[in-house]
Amino acid sequence: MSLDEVYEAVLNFEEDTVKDLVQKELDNGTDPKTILDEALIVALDEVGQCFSEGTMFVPDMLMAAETMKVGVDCLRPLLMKDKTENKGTAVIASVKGDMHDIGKNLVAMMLEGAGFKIIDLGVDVDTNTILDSTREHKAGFVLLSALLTTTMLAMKDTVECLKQADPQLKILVGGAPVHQEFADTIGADGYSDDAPGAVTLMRVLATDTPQP
Ligand code: B12
Repeated sequence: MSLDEVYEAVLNFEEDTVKDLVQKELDNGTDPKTILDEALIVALDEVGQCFSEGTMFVPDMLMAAETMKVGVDCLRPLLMKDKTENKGTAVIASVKGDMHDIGKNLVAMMLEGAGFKIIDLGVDVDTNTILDSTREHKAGFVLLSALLTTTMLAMKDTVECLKQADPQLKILVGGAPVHQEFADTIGADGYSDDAPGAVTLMRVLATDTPQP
């Protein structure tokens, strides 16, 4: 079955073949979201598991991530096809100290597809840069991603500082180690464990929040 082949291609860092395999799967009529969730994301989860067990190392995680990105690029136009009018502006970033960006990029991509204007500040972003960007772009929303238990502390500091500087800002948090209870504790306005959930939350918040 070719979903398995996509999965294996990520695990084996086959950047050159993953594109063709994803295309083959699309040609077979498989939903892009299924390819993302059931082949590309689960493969990275497996890589993370192997890293924990000591059978894969940082360069392996990096190569798998690069391979996954090639696969995601093939899906991008399809995942963004519903793009409509601007529903609000959001600044998105991986917090200070965190270099992981695949999940953040997926969230950004799906929100763009859902009609939000996204200002993506990238990885390892400090609070002042985020705050300056919200002011420059008159953004009503901030989305923060953290993949490390250590950088969850940076997330907490960032949320506190942003809320202090601008209590009107709506802040969403996410990333593998983040959970609802943590989001509530640090005063975030929302949490989701995946990109579609982020879109749902943003739609609700955008309805409740008058845009500047
Ligand atoms: C790929 C990878 C890397 C790549 C990242 C490449 C890149 N461009 O992103 C590289 C090699 C750089 C890397 C480095 C490191 N990594 Co790393 N990495 C991973 C790995 C395998 C996959 C992460 C990933 O992309 N997952 C797929 C995406 C789609 O999932 P996601 O990010 O969780 O995003 C989804 C949701 O969480 C949510 N979401 C994400 N962000 C947001 C934001 C908002 C607002 C919302 C609402 C939702 C949301 O939606 C997304 C889509 O569904 C994970 C293992 C894992 N299973 O998570 C380890 C992992 C995160 N890494 C880990 C570690 C330890 C490291 C290093 C410290 C290793 C080292 N010794 O150097 C460094 C740290 C670098 C740094 N300072 O950040 C650990 C973290 C342990 C911990 N609990 O802290 C993990 C869990 C591996 C493990 N099992 O031990 N890593």
